[in-house]
Amino acid sequence: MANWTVDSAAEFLLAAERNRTDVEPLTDEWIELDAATGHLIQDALIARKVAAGEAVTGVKLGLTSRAKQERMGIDSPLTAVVTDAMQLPEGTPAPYSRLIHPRIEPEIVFVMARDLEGPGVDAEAALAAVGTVHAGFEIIDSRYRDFRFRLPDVIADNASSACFVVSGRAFSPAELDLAAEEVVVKVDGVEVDRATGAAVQGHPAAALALAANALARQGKRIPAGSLVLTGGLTDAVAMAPGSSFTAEFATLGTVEIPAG
Ligand code: 0L1
Ligand code: MG
Repeated sequence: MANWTVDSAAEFLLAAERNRTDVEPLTDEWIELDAATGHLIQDALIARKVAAGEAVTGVKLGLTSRAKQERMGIDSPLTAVVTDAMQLPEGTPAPYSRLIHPRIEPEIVFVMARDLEGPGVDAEAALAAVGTVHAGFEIIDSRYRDFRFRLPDVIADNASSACFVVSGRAFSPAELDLAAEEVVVKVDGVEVDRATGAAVQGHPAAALALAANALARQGKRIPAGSLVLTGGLTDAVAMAPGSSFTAEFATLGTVEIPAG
């Protein structure tokens, strides 16, 4: 498709998601596409979801793990949006019938007690605005074939968002050492990866601060009540129907996506 616009790119990515068809990256044709325009496409895509009845419930950080950043040749995460339609009730199998090539990653999730607005937010100020901390598991599903994309593409695609589960067990940030919080990822009961909270920017609160400051550059803030998915602690693990996936956090407890 020639002559891309923000709206045509948003429609293209939404159609790929709805029709469950993977597509080539926008930048294959739209070679001037930059990260700022990627965010405009992301905004247009989310506006369409909201117009269709979804409610924005928070933000996510993407590309937080070193493994992903090295693959992309970048050294900083990106921000994207989460909606109510993306949240799965605990104990729900992955909705494979509407996913292309899902992968799963464990995340520490914050629920904000207060608004957080950059610029100039540091990890301490960010953590002071957090109400509760939860174990989470995010299912990502790039609309791009074979997860092949450049940074502006993946920003436009809302950082490969698909769905996520958040544990109902809530912890106060004051009672946790989040940098040291360990998670073990298992597939069918067998460990495939492990990491600690330090894997996201050294501390999940530093990732939250980074998100607040990055969003400020777009004229946005993180409102009280928002969920914040602070980023994958390990590299993402490919999913397949018939397998169960667990993220066993040392303190925050276990979240599971049971076999479908
Ligand atoms: O949540 C994430 O880290 C996803 C970011 C987008 C890149 C990817 O699809 O791995
Ligand atoms: Mg993630």
